[in-house]
Amino acid sequence: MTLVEPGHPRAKSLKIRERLAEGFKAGLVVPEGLAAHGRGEAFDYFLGERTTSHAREAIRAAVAVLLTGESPVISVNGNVAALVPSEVVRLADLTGAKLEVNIYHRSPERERLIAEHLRNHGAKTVLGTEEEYATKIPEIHSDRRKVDKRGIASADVVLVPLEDGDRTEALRKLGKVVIAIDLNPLSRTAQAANITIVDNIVRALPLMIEEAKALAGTPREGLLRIFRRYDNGKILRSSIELMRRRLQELE
Ligand code: PTJ
Repeated sequence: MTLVEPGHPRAKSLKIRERLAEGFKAGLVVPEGLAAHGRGEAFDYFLGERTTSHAREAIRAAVAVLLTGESPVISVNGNVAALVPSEVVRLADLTGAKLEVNIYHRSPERERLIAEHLRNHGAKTVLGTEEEYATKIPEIHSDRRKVDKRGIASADVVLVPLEDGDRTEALRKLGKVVIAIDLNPLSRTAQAANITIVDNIVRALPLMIEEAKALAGTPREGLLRIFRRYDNGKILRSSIELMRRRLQELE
């Protein structure tokens, strides 16, 4: 393994890549996950590799919704497991959300490895790996249609980090509130979600944990008010506008 020099100008970004590469070698991440990360990096560059005020607003609304959910679920794929395993476990603990492994490039072995990785990082229960609880959402046209009856199938709020495709639209049609974390504000998932956090997951998750602590004890009505006042269209437009402006400045 080549070690990233701490003084390297791109050290932070290279460290994140390293985590993903390790996840790939451990069998958590698929090769396509490396490509997906590269796309994310490009958008992060446009954003200035920092959490914007728009992302902070989305984070607050997302945590408020997770806290009001009766059966919230955090969906975990290979990239998420490799990049932020402790953080997803902590966020699930603080919000009462369940963790479910749900992957696009499906293999029972990788599902098992991801679940085990989450348990090694403190998760008590991880859904999505036991055949007896498996069911299908026919509206989803990929392997992601296989979900857990105790998890995504019966959830009212679902956090779907790092994915693109038809799942968000399908989950919304089923009446669920969907939260996305996606550096690409133009992706289908970003556009279809109720709340889109346009930020790198490695920055967003620690902030969500802080927000969950800050909002703990807030009356339900107060949390619902945060969600009602939130406007995802405005947040997406502002994120795109910010990228456009930065590109112009960089010219
Ligand atoms: O583990 P699996 O089989 O479920 O596969 C996971 C991937 C990521 C390969 C799968 O979900 C996929 O193909 O995703 P897409 O369609 O490439 O979409 C991933 C989205 O996440 C893209 O819009 C990227 O810009 C975005 N993204 C990538 N890395 C990050 C990110 N967003 C936030 N933080 C990141 N670190």
